[in-house]
Amino acid sequence: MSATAPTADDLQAAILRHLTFTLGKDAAHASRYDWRMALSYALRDLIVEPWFSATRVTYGEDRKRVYYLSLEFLIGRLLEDVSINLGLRDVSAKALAALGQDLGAVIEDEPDAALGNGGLGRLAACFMESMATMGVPAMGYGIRYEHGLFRQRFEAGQQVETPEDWLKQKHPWEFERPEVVYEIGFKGHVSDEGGRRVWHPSESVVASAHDTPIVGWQGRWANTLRLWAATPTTMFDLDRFNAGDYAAAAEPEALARTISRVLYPDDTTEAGKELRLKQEYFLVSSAVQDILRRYRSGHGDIRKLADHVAIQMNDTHPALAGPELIRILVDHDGLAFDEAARIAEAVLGYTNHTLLPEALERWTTWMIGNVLPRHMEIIGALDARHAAAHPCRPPGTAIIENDQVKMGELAFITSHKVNGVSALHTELVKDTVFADLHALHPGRIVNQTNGITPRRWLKLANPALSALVTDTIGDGWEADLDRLEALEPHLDDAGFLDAYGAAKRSNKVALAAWVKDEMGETLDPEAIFDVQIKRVHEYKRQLLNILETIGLWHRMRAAPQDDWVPRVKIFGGKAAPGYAVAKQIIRLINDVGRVVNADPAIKGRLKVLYPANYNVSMAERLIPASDLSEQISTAGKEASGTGNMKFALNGAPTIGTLDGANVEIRDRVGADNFFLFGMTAPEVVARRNVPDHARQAIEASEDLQVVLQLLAEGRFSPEEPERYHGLLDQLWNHDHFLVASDYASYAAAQREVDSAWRDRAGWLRMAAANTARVGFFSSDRTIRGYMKDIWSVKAAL
Ligand code: 26Q
Repeated sequence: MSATAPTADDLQAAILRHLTFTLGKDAAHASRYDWRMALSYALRDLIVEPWFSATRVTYGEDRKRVYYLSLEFLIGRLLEDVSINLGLRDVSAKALAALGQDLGAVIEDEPDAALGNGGLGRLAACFMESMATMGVPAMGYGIRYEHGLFRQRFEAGQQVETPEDWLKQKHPWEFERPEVVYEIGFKGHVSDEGGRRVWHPSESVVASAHDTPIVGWQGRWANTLRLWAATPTTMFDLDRFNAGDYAAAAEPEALARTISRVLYPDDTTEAGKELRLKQEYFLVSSAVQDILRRYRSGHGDIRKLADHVAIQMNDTHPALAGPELIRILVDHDGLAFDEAARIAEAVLGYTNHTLLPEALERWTTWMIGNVLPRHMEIIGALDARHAAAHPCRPPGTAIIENDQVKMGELAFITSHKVNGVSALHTELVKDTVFADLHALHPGRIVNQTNGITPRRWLKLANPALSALVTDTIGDGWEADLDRLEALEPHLDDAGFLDAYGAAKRSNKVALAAWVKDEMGETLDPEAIFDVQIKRVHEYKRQLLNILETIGLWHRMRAAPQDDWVPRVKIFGGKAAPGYAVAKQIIRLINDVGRVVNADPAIKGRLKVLYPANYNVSMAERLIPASDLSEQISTAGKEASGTGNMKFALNGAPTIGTLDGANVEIRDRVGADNFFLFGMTAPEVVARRNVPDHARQAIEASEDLQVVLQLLAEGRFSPEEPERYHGLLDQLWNHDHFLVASDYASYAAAQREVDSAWRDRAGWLRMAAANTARVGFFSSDRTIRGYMKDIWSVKAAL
């Protein structure tokens, strides 16, 4: 990029050229959307050269490639990300300003690409950016959902979902590839032709490719995110059409279009749905066909596939990749089953993201047999092969059990490496879900602690802090985050801490202005901005946070003359549409906010806010303005967390349990710079065995009793006093996530936060120590781990 970097004049000319000739608009009549499109196309043009050259290098040097298969890529916006990675953010601002446009407003005009639910999808997006930054020859494969994750609104405090439609507008970053198409079959039957199995699908759709270049830091390399759209093989069933049955004649088209219509909103009540299985196979089959076509175009011997190809499965969602690869190698290439299985194993890796039993995918053998009859045979054969290799294997290690296909066991058995996403999680994977498979395959399970891209999560999201970091230690930290350690000597420098405080304050003032605009609430920038943003789940314990907030409010009211530390409690996150308890927790938070925010007795010293429709862009706004990061899951339940890393990097110390990557964050930032509370994972297991653990905990805490009493009285829902009786009953009698048992410890940690906050210099030092010590959590480091331990791939840069 450097030698040929365009000036603002060059970029301005390119913007006008696109406005005129790509969009057919006159500058005098161009809307913000038109300007955004024109700038996006102008920047996209600049990615093409590094993109082509990356492909040339990969082919020319015959490099091994990584294929990252994921049902989710939670990208967010691209315009600012691209402009920053190309080093053209300021140039873009200047060029637009000369055209009378404001870059900030144009950036905000872009809808988020919300093709994911949460952590797993965002991790895939961070990995794509890191692989491009490091020059790892890689391709991401996903589905081009017409509708991403639903939009969230609140009606009287309750979540209402509406469809998301990011593709209503043109997506300027993608290149449609109408020539890259594969047929994907479903259903039908399998025949035997002279010992060869032949699958005759009775339904089929066409997968067509849409490529988005993903450019890395400084524009030195770009990889492809290839998303597949489903289109019909035939527009009409001609026989039915000719017979006059026009509605039925359009069925093939209807089937095809539903497959890439909508992202499943991580909802266990939806599990087992045929359409979801079809989506999974649609992705896997198009990806595997594409990978094999590319391999065959340059290589003869399919037995050498693993020397050139690594396929990573993001959770079990693409776990049919093994059976699909084996099917093609056996049924089309004529390989022996055993050899095909060995090739698949050498190529595949599986990342586990959850231990929650309800989140482990299972399909009935009936459904797989119906939708994918040949794959069901192959899965049976894989299970038999594994049983033969391990004659004493415990029954739980089988892929098929009780007429169900366990996708975790399938992914494990078909992969050469299985990884967890934090040190604690990986140990729990070894000790719990896959304990027996781990015993049969020692060394297969490895850890790769998650990471986040510092380009988006510091450079882009927090320009104020980024500038201070660069002023203090120079540049280069963007691609080598360990360099943040050079901030260490400045932690005792009052001038540095003042500047650090000023950067944080400017972010808080900006957030307060946004909140005023969006929600009409006034925030005090001197207050602690205490933030919990993530999907709403019982195990993440937003309930614990709001109960403690109620307790604080009650004590403030009882002693309004006291010198309370002001707090702003911010929540953000969506509940799966069918998850009633999670929705009830959202409603409670909003009800509490309504009462607390209008209470004159506390003089504005406590606010509770829940901005609707939390997404990547909202995270970019909230995290840099946060003082306290809420990471309060029941220990043993959060596989890693990645939000926790973003907060620490941006100078918000954690209040948290010893769960997921919190453990490693605390190890690095130091126990003094982390507000620890709660039971450990083994203590959680033991506590569950105490029959009336919740009752005991409630009886031991007067504070908690008062809070529950306020809820029982309907203090936050006077129009319907019994609204939260169900939630209360659950807390007393079925407190699976141990909210009551951790309450006192959590409340005590919150009081420690208050006293730490009163020591302004001490707090700033703690915040800055968090920034200085979390370089480890760059996704560049995570990718290096995968390259070495799983993929055996080398970077080309
Ligand atoms: C499964 C079947 C049918 C429909 C949807 C799903 C589904 C979809 C998404 C199941 C799970 C997910 C998402 C899981 C997820 O985001 N897990 C998170 O992964 C992060 C990255 O590793 C971790 O940091 C988090 O701890 C983990 O919760």
